[in-house]
Amino acid sequence: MSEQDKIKQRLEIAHVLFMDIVDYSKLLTDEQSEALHELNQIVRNTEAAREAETAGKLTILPTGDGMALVFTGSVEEPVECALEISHALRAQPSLPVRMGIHSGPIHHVKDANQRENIAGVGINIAQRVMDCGDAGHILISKRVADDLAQQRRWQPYLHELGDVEVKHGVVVSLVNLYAETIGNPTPPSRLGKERGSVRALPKGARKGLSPVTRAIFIIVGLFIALTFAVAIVSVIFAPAIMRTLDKGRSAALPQPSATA
Ligand SMILES: Nc1nc2c(ncn2[C@@H]2O[C@H](COP(=O)(O)OP(=O)(O)OP(=O)(O)O)[C@@H](O)[C@H]2O)c(=O)[nH]1
Ligand SMILES: [Mg+2]
Repeated sequence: MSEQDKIKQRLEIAHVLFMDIVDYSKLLTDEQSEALHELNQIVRNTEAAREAETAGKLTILPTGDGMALVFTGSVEEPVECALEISHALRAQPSLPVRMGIHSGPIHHVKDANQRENIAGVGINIAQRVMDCGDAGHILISKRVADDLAQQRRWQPYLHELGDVEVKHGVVVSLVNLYAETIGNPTPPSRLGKERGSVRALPKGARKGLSPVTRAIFIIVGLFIALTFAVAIVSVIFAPAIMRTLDKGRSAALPQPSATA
């Protein structure tokens, strides 16, 4: 493997905006072409995509009826891009699109045509996050939300949805990104009921107990078990102990004289 290839194999963190046209396969063939063309135009016209592309920090991967935008600059870039797209889509109600954002490791691979492509957990999870949404949703992973929350500007946009089990039992923590005229404030329909490979988890179900809580439970459990053991031993052996004590006590007492 050449030095160049080794460098390409190194994991890097990317910020991925995944998007998909809702019910695309229900459209007629010419409608499908129009919808894809419109979406491409909207994406290409966003300032966030244009700036990142000019800086060489954006790779666009086509995914049939959508695309993955892989940003290698700031985590805010895919979010700003999603806001611009959401804003533009308001004028296009006939083009329903769901979006998902996640930051994670990616690596460079060659696709089936031996062209440069990108793969990795960063892309997989962004796709799973997106897949939980309906038309208009901009869902983001908790990891991205935590980073955004460091900036006061983003805080009003972030609305936690909780943990969701997606494909292969993977659990993702979702946050719905919306504001008055951006995104979709309605909770995603896939979260309310078990549908397909998406399952909402009750709060706290995933994380279980913290190590400290677990240690406290173990100590309290041992204490209760010890108290029970002492109580049981006392009940069983108390008569025998009392008899032994009585015998010892009477042996120690002075014996009454025969003449008294
Ligand atoms: N070329 C190509 N086509 C894809 C890819 N992924 C999906 N498709 C095609 O895109 C079409 C739409 O797929 P989906 O998004 O799963 O289906 P949909 O009808 O839009 O339904 P929802 O998105 O679930 O609302 C299907 O006909 C797929 O065959 C891809 O990576 N490349
Ligand atoms: Mg689709």
